[in-house]
Amino acid sequence: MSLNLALAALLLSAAPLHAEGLVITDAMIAPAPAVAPTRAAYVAIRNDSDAPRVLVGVEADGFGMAHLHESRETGGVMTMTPLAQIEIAPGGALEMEQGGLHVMLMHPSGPLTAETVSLRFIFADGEVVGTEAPVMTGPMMEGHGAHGHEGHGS
Ligand SMILES: [Cu+2]
Repeated sequence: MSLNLALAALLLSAAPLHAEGLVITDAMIAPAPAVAPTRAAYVAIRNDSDAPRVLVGVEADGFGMAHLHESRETGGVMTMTPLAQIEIAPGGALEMEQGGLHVMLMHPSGPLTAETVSLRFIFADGEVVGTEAPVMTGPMMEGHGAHGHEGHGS
């Protein structure tokens, strides 16, 4: 436990949770089996600065790849589109949600048994904002784990 805390402190000092004007809240990793090949992560990002901020990528500890995705339901079929970037207007917020914007975590290094996953959101100006997303347990929600994310390569 103390090792975990020391490690967490190290990670926090390396990746500020709070970059200028950008605030991350409501982070979570959706419930799924520990061995699931993909996981969906959700956060809200508020832009309290007076300039537009452009989110261009995500990294997650324990996963080889993370992409910004948008789910859409078309004629009863869920499809997902990768997004290269998302602009957050000054004073605006980006809210990820089930059935909409999410972070797709892929290529896990092993079964996910940790209680949190470190996420780092990368912005076009080089800024990186990190957060610890709790791994939720309980019944799986409709709309992400359930549809399996076929076609995400392996
Ligand atoms: Cu996805």
